[in-house]
Amino acid sequence: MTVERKLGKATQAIHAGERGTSVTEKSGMPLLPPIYQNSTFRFTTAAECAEAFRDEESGYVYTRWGNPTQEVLENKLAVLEAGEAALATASGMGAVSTALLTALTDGGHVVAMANLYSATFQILNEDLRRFGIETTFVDATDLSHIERAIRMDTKVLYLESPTNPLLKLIDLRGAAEIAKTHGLISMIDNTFATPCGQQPINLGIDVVIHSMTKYLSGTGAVIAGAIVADKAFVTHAKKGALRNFGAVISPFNAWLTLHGITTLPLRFARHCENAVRVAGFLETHPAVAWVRYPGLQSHPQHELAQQQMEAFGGMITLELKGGRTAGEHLVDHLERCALAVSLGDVRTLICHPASTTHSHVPAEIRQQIGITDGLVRISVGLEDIEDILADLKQALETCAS
Ligand code: LCS
Repeated sequence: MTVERKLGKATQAIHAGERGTSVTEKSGMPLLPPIYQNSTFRFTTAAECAEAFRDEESGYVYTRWGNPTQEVLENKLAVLEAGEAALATASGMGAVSTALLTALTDGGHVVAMANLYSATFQILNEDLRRFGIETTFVDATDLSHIERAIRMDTKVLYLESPTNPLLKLIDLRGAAEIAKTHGLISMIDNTFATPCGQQPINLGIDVVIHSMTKYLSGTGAVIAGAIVADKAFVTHAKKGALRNFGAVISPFNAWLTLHGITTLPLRFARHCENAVRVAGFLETHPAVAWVRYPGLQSHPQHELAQQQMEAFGGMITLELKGGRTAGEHLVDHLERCALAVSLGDVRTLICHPASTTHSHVPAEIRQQIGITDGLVRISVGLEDIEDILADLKQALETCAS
């Protein structure tokens, strides 16, 4: 008798979605999923071709409609996020826009977390507004704010947790319940947490979004994104907004990303381990005003982090006592840590959100939500911890407190 046993995440990350496909007539299948770097597929008869157009499950026709390399990646990600199905996209923003275009109709309304990645904020605050879709931004760390913002025409609840860059957390189980009660589609951008940090679908959220540019691909080699949801939503997105608006992932980027994911659990554990050490070091440094990291007891929502997260991630936000000038000194004097936007890379990356990632959010809104001019964001990498700490220490010495 075979015993049914749920596989661990490391096993899932390596094996899920990877059924060997023979690419030749000889025996022996490639151990790594091969890359199908082709735009179109050929058929031997008109009837066979017409059948593939009629029933897409029966064949591949064109890579904007589907491709075996994309599908291996999608199947792997669906398993890791505990979703029914997944859809890979050309970028994280391709995933955000495809998910919103799938869920919304004209004149609808969105309730969204006030602190979001800036391009997501812009889609909701500017692009969709041009089409008559309004968004109310709320501090969703307090669930009553969500409840109060819901209108008769609200269709989507859009969240990030932990948020970029403030690392605020939202009670996902509570938010998902509110969405269900009001018939809304709940969405969360899970880029910062990854499925190793939290699995929002298991907490009741309908749609999970990723920028796979970050932890999932892991090495900073690709731009890629994904949506994970139930089969009906993914099929609707695949046959509609993704295919027609065209934010389709290239087979090569899908292939790089699926190999990246095989080491995600190992990498993420090390990101977390290093981040705890960096956060602890920064918290006691005299030049630092405050540090935000969900794994620190000083994080205002540390208890919620312990309840809903399996691991706290590799992202840290801090404010230096010397404000923006001190922040500039810090990044100018780093030797090992790189001054770069993006995150989730094997390398430690540092950036200044107010002048980079969130510079397109109007200054008064940045102030309102707490993205101050002195705020610095660190994506802790996989280098030896003593080397990261030594670099930060020598650079911090140049910051007048
Ligand atoms: N969602 C989150 C939470 C992000 O941080 C980003 C990019 C995206 C979506 C968009 O993903 P992309 O289209 O770039 O794959 N965040 C960036 C950041 O903080 N620095 O550079 C990019």
